[in-house]
Amino acid sequence: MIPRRLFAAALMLGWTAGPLGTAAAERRPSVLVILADDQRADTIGALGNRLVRTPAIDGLVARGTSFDRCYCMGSRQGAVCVPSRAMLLSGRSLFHVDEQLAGGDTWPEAFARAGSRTFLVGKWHNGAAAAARLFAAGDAVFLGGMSDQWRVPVSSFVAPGRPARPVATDRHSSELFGGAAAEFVDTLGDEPFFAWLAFTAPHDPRQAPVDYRRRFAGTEPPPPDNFLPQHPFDNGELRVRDEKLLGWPRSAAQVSGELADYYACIEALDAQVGRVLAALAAKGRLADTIIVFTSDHGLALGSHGLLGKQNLYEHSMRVPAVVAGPGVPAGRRVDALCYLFDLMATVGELAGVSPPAGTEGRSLVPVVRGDARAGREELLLAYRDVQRALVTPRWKLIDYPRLGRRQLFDLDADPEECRDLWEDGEHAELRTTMMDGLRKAERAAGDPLAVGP
Ligand SMILES: [Ca+2]
Repeated sequence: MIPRRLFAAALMLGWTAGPLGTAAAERRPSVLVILADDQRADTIGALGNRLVRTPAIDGLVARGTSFDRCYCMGSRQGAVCVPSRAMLLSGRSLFHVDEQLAGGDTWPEAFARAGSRTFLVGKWHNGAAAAARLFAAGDAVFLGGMSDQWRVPVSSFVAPGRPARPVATDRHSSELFGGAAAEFVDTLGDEPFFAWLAFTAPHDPRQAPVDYRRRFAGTEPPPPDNFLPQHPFDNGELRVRDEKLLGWPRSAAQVSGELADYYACIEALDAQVGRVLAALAAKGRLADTIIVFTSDHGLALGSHGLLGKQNLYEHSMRVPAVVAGPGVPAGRRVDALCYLFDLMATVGELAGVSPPAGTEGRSLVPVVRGDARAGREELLLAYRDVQRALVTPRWKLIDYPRLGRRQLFDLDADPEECRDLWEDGEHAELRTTMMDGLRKAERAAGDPLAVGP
């Protein structure tokens, strides 16, 4: 018999052994997807960032498996958020995804068919009609914008037959969405659920609650190691909205200020993650819930002289990707190559839910179970028709087809992508192999650049 207080503490820590674990094993695991907006992979304390404090996400890292090389596949438009979310929800790859999710099958619908109660709160960005369809069987849906984190233009609508609930609009978006998710958890009984919690942080405007921002006053983080005042050449998208947030050239002090705002937003978001996890623990549902923490893509924020996500460097395409819960080893980091949308195939398999029709996501359960070779052999990354990249475990080629310009990076030796080896005579054979691989990957993905519109 475990003393009551100790048992409660064990629940808070997510230990699943004991009476609850036995009961939980008989239920279909539930899923909570926590999606940050524009959060770089290198912004988690437990994964090596010493400047940002993320105790709640660190707890997930300790309880789960972290995918260190998980990438957004890219975008055919400046708003990378849009296709990234559509790929995640449908499991379809970039050149096959319907960005408005107007038709086709999706993960929330697959979970609903399997008997899970579904719930959505936060940033959507794929058309309100799709939200209503994907979560038709679910609970209240609150959609928030991001033009001002303190004045979230909440358009709340509710599945047919359910009463509308008023939503306050004077709270910070992260608090509003975290609170709504915690309220949803409070209504849970024993039923399996699929919950989608999508913050609009740390996307700009990077308006952190003042207490969080104050912590960085006078101790602004230094600019990243690959900081540059401006990008060394025109990458085909230097004047997009994200890049206009600062003038050119950017100073180290400007970037430090942006980073302080960004980290403060992440710390405030982390507090809301902790709030939702505490609500799950209080309900006794932490043990049977698979929790995913990730982001729709990364951000440049001073790296390579860029600010936005409209480029194919590691900082902009890699995402934090942590999966914790039943069936997932604790405290592991894996470097298998994977796409962000592979995470959904993974939690689907862990939860025993058949994937939606047409999914191209590859389950990473073999990786989770210890087969490090079970990731993808290579990844194709794309941005509009101006950038393409091929990523292998060691090498990365970025192609700027409009410019006839290419970059080659050795990610083992140079993870910050500071030393372009394209002109290096030693790598003639590798250049050919990588270019052939890129063209082949483009054709396989149905890229209009390779196969025509
Ligand atoms: Ca985003």
